[in-house]
Amino acid sequence: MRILLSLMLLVCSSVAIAADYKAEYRMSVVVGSNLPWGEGATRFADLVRERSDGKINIKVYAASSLMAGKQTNEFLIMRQGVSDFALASTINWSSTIRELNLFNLPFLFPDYAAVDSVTQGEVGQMLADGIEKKGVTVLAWGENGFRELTNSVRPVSKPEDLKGLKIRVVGTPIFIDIMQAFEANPINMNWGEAKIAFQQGVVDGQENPVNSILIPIKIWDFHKNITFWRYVVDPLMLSVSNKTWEKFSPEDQALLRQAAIDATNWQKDVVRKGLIAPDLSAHEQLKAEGMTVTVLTAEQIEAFKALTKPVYDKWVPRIGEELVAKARAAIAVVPKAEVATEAAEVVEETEAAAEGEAAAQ
Ligand code: X2X
Repeated sequence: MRILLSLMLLVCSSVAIAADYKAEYRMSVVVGSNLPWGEGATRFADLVRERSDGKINIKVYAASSLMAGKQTNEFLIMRQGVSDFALASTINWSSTIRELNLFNLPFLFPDYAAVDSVTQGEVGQMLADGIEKKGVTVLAWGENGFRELTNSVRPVSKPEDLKGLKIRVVGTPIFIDIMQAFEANPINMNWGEAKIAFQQGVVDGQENPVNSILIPIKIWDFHKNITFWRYVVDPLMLSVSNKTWEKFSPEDQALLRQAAIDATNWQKDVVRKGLIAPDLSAHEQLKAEGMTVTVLTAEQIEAFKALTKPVYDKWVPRIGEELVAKARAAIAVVPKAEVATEAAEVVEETEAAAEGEAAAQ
């Protein structure tokens, strides 16, 4: 009798848990599922399905389809429960969560080690705590990447080269301020319309990460010039709405967290490949596609950075002085191993070696 009773209790409690679970969860992604960013989301959904033996099913809605193309509304749809999960760019949420503009401060992050030091440390935790208070839990940090500049008009190595160029940016206010500081002509546009705009020459240029976006969309079909300047970085947040999160059992929460870490680690490796000296194969690929690749030296970056003082004056107080100071401290402790200048030197060396070889033949 006792055994029967405990059996019945067991059945009832698992039914109760199952009843709280959805047959299918939604996951939002701004870009297409064929891009490494979209693939990161699919990988997370697959890992969760496998590891939960099919109990937790997540369907990925790519290409901003849950917010009718308006990418800056993504945080809103998470809060409203339209989407349960997202692999979201800090840029797209930074108009709602102003602290995330930390990553949009021009030339603050010199290298990937600096990005990791911030996202994986106290600052990342502070940002996640702030987001949690607004209704969303960050499970792990992924990456879109450092955003590099491309255009169809001329190579850009100094601010005067960028002057007057029409540059497509995301509809997040700080990007207008940054491009205006460079005297470029920024134009807000959702990602969904951007490729057509490049094709039709509605804009002269844009800024996006190389492996995550530019290579998959074959940017060389529209723009022949790329400037590596690492002017802002775009981490991704694998996140879940608090309302959905609270309904999972502690075991499933642990499973979801681990799957988020595994999927974003994979995704970060993919988007960083060939962009860190001495492996600059991504640069080589762009050259092979006929692009003029300009890698800014530290001095050239200084010339751009000097112009962004008004951006810092306006945005640091909005982001929070303390948060920015903590981020600066986390960046300062990182050994300067792979700064853009080093990349520039390696490219120059490779070119010199190639020229030497060609001359010898
Ligand atoms: O719109 C962009 O440029 C993109 C795809 O990188 C973001 O969603 C931030």
